Amino acid sequence: SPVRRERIALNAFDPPKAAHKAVVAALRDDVQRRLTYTVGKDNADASPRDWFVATALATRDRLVPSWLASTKRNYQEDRRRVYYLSLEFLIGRLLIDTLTNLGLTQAMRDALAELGVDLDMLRALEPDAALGNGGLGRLAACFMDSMATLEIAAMGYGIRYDHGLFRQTLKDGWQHEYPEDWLSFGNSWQFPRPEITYDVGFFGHVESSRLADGMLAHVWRPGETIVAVAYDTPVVGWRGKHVNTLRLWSARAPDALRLDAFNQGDHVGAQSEQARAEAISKVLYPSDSTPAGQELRLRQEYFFASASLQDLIRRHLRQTGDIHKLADKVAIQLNDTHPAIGVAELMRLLVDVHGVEWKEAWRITQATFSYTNHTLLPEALETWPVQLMERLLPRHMQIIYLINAMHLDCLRAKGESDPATLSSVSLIDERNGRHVRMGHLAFLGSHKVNGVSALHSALVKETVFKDFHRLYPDRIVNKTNGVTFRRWLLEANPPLSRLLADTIGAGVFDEPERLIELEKFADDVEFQSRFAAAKRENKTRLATTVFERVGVRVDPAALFDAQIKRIHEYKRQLLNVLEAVALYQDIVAQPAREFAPRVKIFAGKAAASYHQAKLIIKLANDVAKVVNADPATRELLKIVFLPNYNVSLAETIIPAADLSEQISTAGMEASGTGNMKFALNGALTIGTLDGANVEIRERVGDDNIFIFGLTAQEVEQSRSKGIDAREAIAASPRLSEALRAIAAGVFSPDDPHRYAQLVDTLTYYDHFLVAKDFDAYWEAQRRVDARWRDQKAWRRSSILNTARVAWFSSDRTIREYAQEIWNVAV
Ligand code: GL9
Repeated sequence: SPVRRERIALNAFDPPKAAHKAVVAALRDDVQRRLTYTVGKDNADASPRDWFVATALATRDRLVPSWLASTKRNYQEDRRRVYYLSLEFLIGRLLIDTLTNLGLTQAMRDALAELGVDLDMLRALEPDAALGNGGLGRLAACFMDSMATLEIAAMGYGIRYDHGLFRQTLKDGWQHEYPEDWLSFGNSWQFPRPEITYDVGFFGHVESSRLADGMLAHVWRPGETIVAVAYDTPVVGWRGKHVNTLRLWSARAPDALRLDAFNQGDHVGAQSEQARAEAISKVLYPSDSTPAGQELRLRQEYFFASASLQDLIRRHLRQTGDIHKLADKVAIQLNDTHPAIGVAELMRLLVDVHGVEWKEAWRITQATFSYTNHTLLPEALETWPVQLMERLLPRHMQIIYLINAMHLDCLRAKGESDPATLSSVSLIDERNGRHVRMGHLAFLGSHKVNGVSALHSALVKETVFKDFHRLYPDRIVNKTNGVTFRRWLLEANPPLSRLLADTIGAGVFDEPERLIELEKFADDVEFQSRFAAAKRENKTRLATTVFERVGVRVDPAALFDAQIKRIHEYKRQLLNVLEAVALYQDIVAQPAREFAPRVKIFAGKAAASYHQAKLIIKLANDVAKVVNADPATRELLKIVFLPNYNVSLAETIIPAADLSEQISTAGMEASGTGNMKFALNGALTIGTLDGANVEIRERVGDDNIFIFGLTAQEVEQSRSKGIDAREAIAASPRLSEALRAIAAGVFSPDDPHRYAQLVDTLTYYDHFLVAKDFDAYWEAQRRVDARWRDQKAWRRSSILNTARVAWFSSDRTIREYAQEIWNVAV
């Protein structure tokens, strides 16, 4: 009942004394035991890392019973299972996350204190699991949390990369990349499963023979075999009731060593097969700009798709014994096109290995798979050269041709004869060198295809899958993204969480819809000041982090303005930097005018080969250096670029932000999820009508968000007229002056021409419409200043943001997937 739930929820913050004491004592003994018997250290000799391992293992022990029970329940109740196939899971740290979900954070803090150890010190020692690049990978991690919370029998499948996303350092403002090493001290959360392995083939040839009934049978004889080894990480839901598994595959060669070669003295060559095999799970997203890199990427995709499908089929057959029932018992979500080769692989397994007739196999495949599109950017829609596919996966290429032939025949039979339409929906792009279109394969092999925000889903129908949408009008649906409130509110923002529990009851963490009850406090002066005090606590903490990492002192009383995300031209960090330059020029020019003090915070990584993005990082740093050192700014403007952005840094920045920058060129950001995290934590958004910003505005209300700039439609019209920005620049004295200063080397006296090309590109090829949107952005920023100067009004808007964004919980998103795509009860 809600009342009982309320009591339990409150207990997590303020448990009864006696029970708490017993839990603390038990945890203390567990940690002590793990330190002695697993780590094998004396308390006196134990390093902080040893304590971390002991604490993580004692925590993990607490979720194992629930994990085993969940696994058993799934089996006994013969539940329909959901498999989430994703090349990325951007998990971050797990210690506080696990303790929070188990309601044990305070108890563990007290237990460690009795051992003379500080939980926060241990927390900071855990490396981030950074098995993803950005929003797409983080979404997969939020979904794992919500699927466990909603007690869905789900499993995540991916790759256990030895090295996650690179570590970024800034040397003199330039980005440098270093390998990341999250596993160097082991991984306390994972369970290696050396007994769970699958062979994954590559290369070779296909043997065909005629069966007695006249049908052709095909057997693929791979030229190379790689072994996929399972590593399991338990994923606990809210309150620890249900625990799912994230199963990540690691690649090994079938033989560890060629002993003959080794004995003949070729010690390195003897291990070459192992090195070649292990390369598959060595590193997240190797550069795909070279042919060798491309081949490795396709090997990764096939490797994990094949191992995962073999694994889930084995589980299904053990449970039902009937391969024809696969679609009744299993739903597989393809997270982007990365696992799309799974469509051909499932067909191969069904037809070649399990003897299912082709048409029936296709029915099963379509009913089982569904596919999420995460971007309209053409460079992200994967295609593979037919030649590469033929060589690496010869049987799959045959299957793709066959699927394509049947697909096109079926359309022709329906009277579709327009060659342009047929070539646009063909699985093979015949234009420049033949390529297999993986988005098309994912679309055809699925019963549902979804975009990730209302606007994005509409654009998917109008652009990339326009012809497909006309032919299959019921297939594309929308599932607006969400974020887990456990990590992004409860764990990241303890001051606000305590205030929420005090004000509307801790039941809000079970039913986020109850956030709406905050509305009635929006104008309450007493509540406003408590809300502001929580924000201030987070800002003070961030100010310390800023000083420690970049040596800049920032004032927590200033407006904290944050743009943290991958560095990409379409996300327009450049627009933000240009506004900073213009603001700096204004402040210096008008010593008498009052300005609202601001700290502009940037963080984010650029792809190693993306030169323009790296130059934008350098520009932000160059501008920061000049602005921060100029006494004429009177401390009214500070700019900081925090290096090595990751999930943990986001957890520090987001609760401390007053303003959230979501300023992509409209039509280009599929959804965004940072935008949701910021609003939840009471930041006001300055943004374009792009991605989920549109839906955030609908919920928080026009008065509590600063929308500016061209709409997606206007962007398209504007581009069709040309992207020469000279006119827009000439019409904006502020922009002209900012660009003039940058081009003149004001911010790069050591290399005055550093930004000549950048300013040129912006002037003549402004594809992202930075110049066209500049004045509107500037004006919106001044509306921000005006609101900030009225602190009562600002606080009201801030409270209303938190109150009105409950809908962006990933629990809501997953409920929609469960009901409308997976056909799973929740
Ligand atoms: C992305 C979109 O760009 C985001 O707008 C969206 O919120 C997420 C999750 O749906 O997916 N698509 C994509 O390729 N990335 C996204 O963030 N890129 C990375 O993850 C690097």
